[in-house]
Amino acid sequence: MCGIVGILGRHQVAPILIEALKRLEYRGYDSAGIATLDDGHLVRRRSVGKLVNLSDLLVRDPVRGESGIGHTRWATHGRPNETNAHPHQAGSVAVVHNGIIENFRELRAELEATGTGFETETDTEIIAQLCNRELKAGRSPVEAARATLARLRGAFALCFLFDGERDLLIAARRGSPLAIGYGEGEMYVGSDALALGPMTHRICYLEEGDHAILTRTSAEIFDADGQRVERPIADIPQENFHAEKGRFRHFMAKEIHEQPSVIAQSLQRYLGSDLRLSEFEERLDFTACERIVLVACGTANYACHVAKYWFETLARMNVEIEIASEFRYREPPVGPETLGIFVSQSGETADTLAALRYVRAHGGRIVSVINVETSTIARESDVALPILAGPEIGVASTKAFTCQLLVLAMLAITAGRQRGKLDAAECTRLAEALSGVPGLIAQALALEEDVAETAKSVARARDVLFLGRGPMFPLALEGALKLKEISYIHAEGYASGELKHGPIALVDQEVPVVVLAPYGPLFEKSLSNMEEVIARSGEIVLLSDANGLAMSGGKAAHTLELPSVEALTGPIVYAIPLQLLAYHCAIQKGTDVDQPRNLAKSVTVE
Ligand code: HGA
Repeated sequence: MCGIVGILGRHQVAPILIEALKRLEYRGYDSAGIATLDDGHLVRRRSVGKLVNLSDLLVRDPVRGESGIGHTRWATHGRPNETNAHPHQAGSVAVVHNGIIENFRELRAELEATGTGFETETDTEIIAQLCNRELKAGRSPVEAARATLARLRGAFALCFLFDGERDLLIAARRGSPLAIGYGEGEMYVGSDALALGPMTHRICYLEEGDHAILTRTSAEIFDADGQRVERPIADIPQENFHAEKGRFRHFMAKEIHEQPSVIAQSLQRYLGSDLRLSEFEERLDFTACERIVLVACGTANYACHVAKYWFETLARMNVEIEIASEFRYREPPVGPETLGIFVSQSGETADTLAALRYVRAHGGRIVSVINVETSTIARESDVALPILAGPEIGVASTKAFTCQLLVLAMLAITAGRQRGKLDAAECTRLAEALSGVPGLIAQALALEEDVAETAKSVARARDVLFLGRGPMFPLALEGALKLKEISYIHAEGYASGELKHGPIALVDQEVPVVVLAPYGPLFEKSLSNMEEVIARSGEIVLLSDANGLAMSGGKAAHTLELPSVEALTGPIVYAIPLQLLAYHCAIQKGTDVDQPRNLAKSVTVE
């Protein structure tokens, strides 16, 4: 959340800052702004709303300069208006910030007591004001920035630009990610490598507590103790930078349709031609743990709910699922017998990272399932398993969810094998089932026209219920979340059997009920729940296979026929029509699919 960028360049920097911010806009779009050194002097342009408003402003009111900083905001403190937009400036320093300064109230009171006036409602302004006070006291920019950093509590990534200092940027990281990019006689700072992709592939990540003093030709990095350190510079592969919509109207549509290929890519990496999961077997040991704790937020948390079914049935293991923001403060008992599995698309989710550190501090082992291989969560894990989904730009997670499910399924199979609950033949059968998933997803994608038709009716509703049993219950939760996120229709997911314990009171002809019920041992029970809804005039949207639809007796108002699946593949395949349903409802309602209101991706704040 919040994207920051800094450039010490050799060309006019404003358009390059805007290009970089475009690639960071998924992190926030409440406002955007840049500051540059025009003839050596700080100038700012800021605009409320999306980045396009800032680009339009720059056409009307351009700025010059070859050094600059930029920001795209997801507001935490202070309304999304122009005054609160970053960069914040006080005297001869401007700053962009991702994160929260937790002690800003006390610092603000301290400065106000000595006559400093504040312009904004943000926590960020305190950074600029503190730094300016140090500059006015005669400290150099580097000394002033260091003295400022020493006063701040909370999680943040920062970039400072100083009036009159054409060859200096100072960047700092405590809690929020920050990358340094090395160019030819140019130097860059960005919230992620993606932002810097068009400028350079040579990237180094600041570690926790680091700050960096940058000129066009040098980057001096200091650790939390102020010691000069070297951080490795990696050459990030070209494909990690591709973030174009191609022939699609939205990133979300592109990412939904990419699923057969990214799942195939992940299978190719992890599943050998002998159908063995050798890399998992070598790097993991499920015999050494008594208990698994699966920790994540949002959609990734629902992937964990599905995985619980798999670990229980395939490996007969005790599994707890935790919402990271609760787990981190609950002080749950954790010890060396605990294996923590942390799932995060960005690998930077602040709550998940804090939960990981809690488990590490209490002696547990750490496995992470992440999309960004260079992320903090990946770096702080004993074993990091990339899901290989490629950049996910749409704020509503789609391909990362199914790729997380695939990796979690492979983990559950590995656990079953290592713990002697699955024999070799059964493992091969399950691996074969997984290798069929790209084809099954392609079949599910072929339903798009039918889903779009169904969406015309669902999009009229104010409330929608999603029901599922077994591993389809978490899918019901995910289907409801996806619909809420991008179409703003209120939706709830329930275990089908829970309907009669309360939510059925909501059912009438205005409330569509989406039932996820592949044919199987529990199908008849789902049919009964469906009848209960129909008896109360509810409109059923039934997602099932040919057998299930044949048995349903044509009672559903809308049906979507999916390929037949088993318990291991079902949740991955049924995710597709749910994503498409949310997408087409959003299209019907004309909402902003890729950048839904109030949301942003890569949740680096609490
Ligand atoms: N607290 C700052 C930055 C917000 C942020 O990092 N969001 O993810 C603000 O509200 O502007």
